[in-house]
Amino acid sequence: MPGGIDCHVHLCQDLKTGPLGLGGECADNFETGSRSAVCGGTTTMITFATQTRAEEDCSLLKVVEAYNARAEVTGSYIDYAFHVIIVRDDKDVLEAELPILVERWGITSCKLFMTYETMRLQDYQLLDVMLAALKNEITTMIHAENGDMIEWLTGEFPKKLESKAMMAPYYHALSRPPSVEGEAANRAIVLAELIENPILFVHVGSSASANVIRAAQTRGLPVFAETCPQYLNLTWEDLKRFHSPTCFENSKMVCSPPPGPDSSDQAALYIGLHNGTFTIFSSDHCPFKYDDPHGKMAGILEHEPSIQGEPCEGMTLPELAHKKVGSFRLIPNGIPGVETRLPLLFTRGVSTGRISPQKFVELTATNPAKLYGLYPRKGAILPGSDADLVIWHPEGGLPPFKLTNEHLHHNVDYTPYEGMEFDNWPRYTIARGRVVWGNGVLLGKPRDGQYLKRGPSQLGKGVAHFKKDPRRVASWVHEL
Ligand code: DUC
Ligand code: ZN
Ligand code: ZN
Repeated sequence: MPGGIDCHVHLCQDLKTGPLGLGGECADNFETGSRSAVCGGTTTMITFATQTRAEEDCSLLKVVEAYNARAEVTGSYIDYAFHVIIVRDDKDVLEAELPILVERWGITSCKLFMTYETMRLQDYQLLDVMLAALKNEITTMIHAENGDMIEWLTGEFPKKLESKAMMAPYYHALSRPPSVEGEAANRAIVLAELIENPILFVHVGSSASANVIRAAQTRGLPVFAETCPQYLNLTWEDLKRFHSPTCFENSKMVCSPPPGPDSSDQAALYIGLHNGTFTIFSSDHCPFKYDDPHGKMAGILEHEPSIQGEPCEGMTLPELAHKKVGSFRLIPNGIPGVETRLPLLFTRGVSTGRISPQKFVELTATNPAKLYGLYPRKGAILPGSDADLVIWHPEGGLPPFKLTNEHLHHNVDYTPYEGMEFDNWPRYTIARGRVVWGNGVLLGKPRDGQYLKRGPSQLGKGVAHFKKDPRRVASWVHEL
């Protein structure tokens, strides 16, 4: 198969605590993250250069330059490119810098948030940035969750989760029921349609969201979607697994949006993979260590009521985690998965017959390359393409085994998929013609990877007729 392309990976991302960030420290840098990727059959990744609301992050070009310097410190085992996360709508910056991002860096995609106080854009700001992106043929990626609903369900008054002391990790899911995602996805579609902007929903986790996306696609809109392994393999039950008022272990599963309540969402998402609702399948590898004050444990250590009260001095972090629930609000959001992405979908999707091998390639390599302007150099086995390949064991050639974190090559001290059974794993990963992973041995080097400048998306822009409906589309905006 063509080597995997994972277009949703967080590495060396400055997540900053406090008023400017999401909290937590990314456990993987370009070396460790790409090492993990290559051992799981991935040969290209796209990571995020992140603007913050700090004054020095006003310039997107400076954000990208600083981020690139982080990549160059270690180098990468595999080829890589950047998206940019935009958290403000400074008109002068958008106008002056987006064309340079495209021209100089080949960055042709940006991610926008509809939640998180420190990152979210209001509807009018989403429109501003989408329009600027559209003019520059930059694909808009949307994190669709209704931030107000989350805050309302979480906050103090009148008697929501926090004031009822429902703050253990499991309640993260209750603060984000699937309608939170469905509402935001619908709103983003309406906004994008207004100005005829193609959009891509990242990390879709619920049938509520998949359904509105499917309906928009059926109307001919250029709406694309991504789902991720956690939404096919975890549910609220996993967040409840160790649930007790004094257990923090479930923080290992905390990500946003959370996986669905039960396996019915998983079944709906598999149908979406099969019928084309989902264009791509990415990991959303967002690595935080568990036993680390800047990792998941920040959910306890930054929660003052947890570290006051009975004395905690002298306790190790794991001991603390057995005594305290912390607050889900302060748990860094995200889970690792760059190495397990392909083997999980192969084992649970291809081996079981839920999706065909052809669909697997489309979702994990060809469509990602086309969506993000890398095709046919990447995502294909063709004359002239880079010889990036992944070769699997023949059916039955690898005895089924239970995964443990020791199998993996990331810099994280756990995997959410601990104990799951796998019946295949990439036997060889070949990057630009060289075997870099073979029979369980890492053969590549951290500076093998090259930075990739990308072109505009090569996927369709939708059908023409919807443009003419003035009830939904303000075509005249483009004439101003
Ligand atoms: N969004 C992501 O894409 N990754 C982790 C956390 C988040 O909110
Ligand atoms: Zn997100
Ligand atoms: Zn992400």
